[in-house]
Amino acid sequence: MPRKPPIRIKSPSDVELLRRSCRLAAETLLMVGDHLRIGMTTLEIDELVHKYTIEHGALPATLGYHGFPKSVCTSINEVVCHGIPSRRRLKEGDIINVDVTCKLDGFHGDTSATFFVGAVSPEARKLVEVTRRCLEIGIEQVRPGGRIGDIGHAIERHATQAGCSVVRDFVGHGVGRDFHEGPQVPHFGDTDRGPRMVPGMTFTIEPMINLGGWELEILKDGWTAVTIDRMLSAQFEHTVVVTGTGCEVLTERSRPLRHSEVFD
Ligand code: EYL
Ligand code: CO
Repeated sequence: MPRKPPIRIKSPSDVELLRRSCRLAAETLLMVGDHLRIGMTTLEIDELVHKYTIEHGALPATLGYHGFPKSVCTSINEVVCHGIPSRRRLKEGDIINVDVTCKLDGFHGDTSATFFVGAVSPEARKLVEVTRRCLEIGIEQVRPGGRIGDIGHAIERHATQAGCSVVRDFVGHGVGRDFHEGPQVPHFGDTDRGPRMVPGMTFTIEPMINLGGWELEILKDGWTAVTIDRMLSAQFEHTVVVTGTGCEVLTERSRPLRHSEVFD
């Protein structure tokens, strides 16, 4: 990916296509929540996502992206992001982020959530709640005339106040016909920095928040990012469009996510 990919402002008809793709990504995540079980493998999650995406006329955007081998990212506990689905089984107390990106009629939709596998520790629950709130607070900063830096500044303040740290090596990104467009959206940093938000700008906000330090390493598989201190990491992601008055969350869900937004 180029260091500064172009920012492409979307027309109303582009936004309508993005809306459809993002709605499918959101529905895919709801479907994953409905099927999550103690003892299932992350490969089974991959198969569910792959099948659902294809059945709805779309393609999983991660499959083959820079050589990524699977149709979804599944990141358990200390895995920050880009976990590769495998024969590993979910066990009670795990937290798992499932990151869905689909491509429908030429446009991408990108969303993720962290799920609870059965009952989790109080620390895990706190981290997930802080991370969910970080995404909400980031979305609250999106308005025409604001700056991209306002988003990360607000997220970092909330995470830090809660005693958590913000991952610096991965950022949100523009979304459209390309999986990754401009602007880059850091989840930390100074307010009043970065590009000015204008109506029709579309991008993800996807804070990765850690219970320990922010430093990562990449495992020898070349993909899996883990915390250096092996403490827990969580993430939530939405794709948004800047509107005339604020923003529209294109990947908003039609109901709560099972095993994440309702504790059962
Ligand atoms: C592929 C590319 C290194 C994804 C996202 C899969 C993984 C490791 C290079 C962003 C960037 C998903 O879903 C994403 N953001 O929300 N790369 C991604 N890969 C990959
Ligand atoms: Co994503």
